[in-house]
Amino acid sequence: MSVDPNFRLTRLRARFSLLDANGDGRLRAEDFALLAGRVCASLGADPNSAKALALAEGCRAYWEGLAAISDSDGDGIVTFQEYAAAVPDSDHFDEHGSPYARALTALADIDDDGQVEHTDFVACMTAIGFALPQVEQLFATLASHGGRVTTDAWSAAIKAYYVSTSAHTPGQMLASEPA
Ligand SMILES: [Ca+2]
Ligand SMILES: [Ca+2]
Repeated sequence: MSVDPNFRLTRLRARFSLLDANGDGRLRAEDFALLAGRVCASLGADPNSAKALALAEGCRAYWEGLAAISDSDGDGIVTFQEYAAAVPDSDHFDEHGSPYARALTALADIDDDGQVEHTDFVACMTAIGFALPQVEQLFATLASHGGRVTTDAWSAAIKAYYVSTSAHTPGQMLASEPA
């Protein structure tokens, strides 16, 4: 299925601005450290706990994987033009992004039962920069009977958000408006 080029560009801009945690219009290592710190703070997690350190490491690895394919002039900065020219695909996300997604959902799974409570899901996703209506909509879509979301379902939605070009996956629900 072909994708409308304008739709694709809008999606890429939304993703890019979400990753640009300090909002200066460029992606750098510090944006990903900032992201990890914000998520940690939103959940009241100890930044020196094993889960918080795993998230910091996951964010760093995600940035390095992204920079490896996108930073074409090698200056340690990924501009929107560089990002849009080399968008990570599914295999790339599995290798470089899945540690980030797994660490993020594990941190939000406070009691380690594989399920995330509504409060923690919302705190984490709004800390990343997603708008509350989209976060609530995604939670409702992913939630199981007990009113909680499994870390597996959430990880899959995170991947879908960053790699899919379809408008019809739960992860893509987050991209219905620019961040
Ligand atoms: Ca930035
Ligand atoms: Ca660059």
